[in-house]
Amino acid sequence: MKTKQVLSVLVAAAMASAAYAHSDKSSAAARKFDASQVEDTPFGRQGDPKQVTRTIRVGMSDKMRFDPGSISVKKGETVRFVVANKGAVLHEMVLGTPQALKEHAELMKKHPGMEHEEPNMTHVKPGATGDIVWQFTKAGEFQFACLIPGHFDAGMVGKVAVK
Ligand SMILES: [Cu+2]
Repeated sequence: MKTKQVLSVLVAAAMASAAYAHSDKSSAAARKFDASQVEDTPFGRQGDPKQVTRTIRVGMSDKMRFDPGSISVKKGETVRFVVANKGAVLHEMVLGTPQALKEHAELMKKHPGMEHEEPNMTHVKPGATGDIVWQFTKAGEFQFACLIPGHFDAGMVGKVAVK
C-alpha cells in the first residue's frame, strides 16, 4: 500500500472509533473496573461490579422526569443503576452533588457538544439501557440529573438520600 492509502485508512479507522466512542457511551458495563483508577468524590466512588448488593431500575422519559425521582440507599452500599431511556431523544443520568450538577449543567449549555464519559454517568440512546455502578461511601443528600441542555432546567433531576 502506498503511504497515502495507509494514511487514509488510518484516518478512517480513527474517525470510525471516534464515532463509536461518541455513539456507544451508554454502557458502564463496557468500562473496565480498575480499583487503582477509582477516585473518591464527595458523593462516593465508582463501584466494583462484583460488590453490587442492589440493583435499582430507573426510567427516563421525554417528560423530563426520572422514575423513580427519589432513591434511598445505605452508606457503604454498592448499587447498580440500570437506566432505561423510554423516550425518543437522548437522555443521561449523572450522579453528583447538587452544586456540581448545577455547575455542570451550565457548562453543558455553553458547550452543547461537550463529550464526557465518567464512571458517575451514563448516556442512553432512545430505547436503550445504560448502567452505573456506584458505591455511596458518604452519607448525605445527593442528586442524579440529565444534563443535556434544557433537560436539567425542565426538572430532570432526582434525589439520592444516603443514610
Ligand atoms: Cu434528558
